[in-house]
Amino acid sequence: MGRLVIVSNRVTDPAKAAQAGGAAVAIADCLRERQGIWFGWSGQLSTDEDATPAIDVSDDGIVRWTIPLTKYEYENYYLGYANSVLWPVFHNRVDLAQFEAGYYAAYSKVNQRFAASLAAGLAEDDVIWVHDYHFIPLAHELRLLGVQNKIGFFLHIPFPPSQSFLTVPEHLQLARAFSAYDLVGLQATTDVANMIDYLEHGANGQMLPNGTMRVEGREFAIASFAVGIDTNFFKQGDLTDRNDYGATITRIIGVDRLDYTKGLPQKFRAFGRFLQINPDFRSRTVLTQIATPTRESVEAYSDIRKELETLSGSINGSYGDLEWVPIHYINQTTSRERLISVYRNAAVGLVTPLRDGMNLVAKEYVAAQNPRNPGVLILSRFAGAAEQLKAALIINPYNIDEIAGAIAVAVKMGLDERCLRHEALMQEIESGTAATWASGFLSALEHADHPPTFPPTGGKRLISAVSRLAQPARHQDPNSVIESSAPPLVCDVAASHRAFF
Ligand code: GDG
Repeated sequence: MGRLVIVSNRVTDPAKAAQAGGAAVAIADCLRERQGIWFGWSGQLSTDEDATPAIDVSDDGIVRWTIPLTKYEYENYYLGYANSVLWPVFHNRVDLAQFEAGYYAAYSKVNQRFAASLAAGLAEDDVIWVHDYHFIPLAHELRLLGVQNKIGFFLHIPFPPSQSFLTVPEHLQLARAFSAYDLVGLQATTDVANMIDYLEHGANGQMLPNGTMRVEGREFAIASFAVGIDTNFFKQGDLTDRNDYGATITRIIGVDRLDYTKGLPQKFRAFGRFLQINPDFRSRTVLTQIATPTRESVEAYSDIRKELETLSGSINGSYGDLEWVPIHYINQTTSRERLISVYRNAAVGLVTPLRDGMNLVAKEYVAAQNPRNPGVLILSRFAGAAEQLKAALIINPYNIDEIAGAIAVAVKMGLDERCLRHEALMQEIESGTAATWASGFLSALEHADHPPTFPPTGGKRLISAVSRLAQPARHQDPNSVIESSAPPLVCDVAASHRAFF
């Protein structure tokens, strides 16, 4: 295998990857494991539209090729198409998508520019691994430039149900773009089912007998590869029992980017409900929520911030007293090392996304626990991690009473049950780490063998695909939050107990 070239929107100092989000954390973990090149945006803005890549080497020995964006590109490609169209739609929040004219053109142009810049530095046997929704068209652009290398794509966020994806005006261009890869990796089996459903019924795709998908005359593989964590990192350090905050306080921890997909208002409300119906836990239970600010210039993000400030103020005002503030709400980034003890000193990890590709925090919380006195993970069924972490208390984040009930079960859970659940969770987490995720994907990419048929055959098939849009989808996504005609999902904590034991 030649050099590994990883492409992602934001290339960062691996030590500061957390600020750029979970995808950067996973990539940095992967690049620490194997030598490679990291190509993408430097995080800087420049007026130079033709900047050549800057090359440097990080303290960990990772070679980085980075280029700046222009202000226009940042506003229309990054904040615009990537984060105000694709992010909300892929998370099933079509109501928040802003389908503005000009966003897609900027997105395409940045992909063309980055492809040209990357192609100039590639060797024949380099393997290219593109990450996330910012760069879906990158392989298509590289193919048009004659690049024949193996190119894989991994989507860190969920793939939505077909009905949601069809709302994107450019969905057919995106379908064609996916087909330019040799392998498309998704987080969970639900995402694979959603993508296949969409491609078959919304983009005239065909599932071939060998299990690959054909779209626009090009064949490619689709599979799920659940992202894992560097478990050894979170297991390190002092394992003494929770004593940081005094034995009298039971701490519940939440660590999330301040994002409307993370179910933060639901989490605050559920904690308030828990205090309301469990007065004996008042004065001795604290929810610590670390909510790292992100994409603050997108309106939906400033809205969620205001909502959380109001909610935490109201709950603290209603239940707090001179000695006790129930919600400890922090809008700052904490160091990765400090996070280990923050997780370890919390009796409950509360993870409530309304939709999430995987959710690394759930895995990090479990890995950081003292196995002799572990805390309890409460996890949304709509996080990709719920496919693996079945020994958590699985909740529906839309059901405030159910989360409040799970908190009550978690804070009262005996040592034997906590140890049993923790052991089962650790088995899952240790069998799928960041390293095994990367090697699993790269090995599948190496074996994906589909003859390149570029340049693509043209627009005819796109037009015939449009005529098929009225056909009903064959499969319904069981996790669909909108457009679902299925009866509401029933999930209660007692059922989760029964399922586990
Ligand atoms: C995307 C997908 C998928 C957060 N605050 C701090 C901090 N973090 C770190 C966490 C964790 C990462 O950021 C967040 O990862 P998540 O997976 O929870 O969420 P996203 O950022 O939305 O990530 C997600 C992921 O990509 C990977 O594929 O799981 O579904 O949305 O590692 O620890 N780290 C530090 N200080 C903080 O304040 N050091």
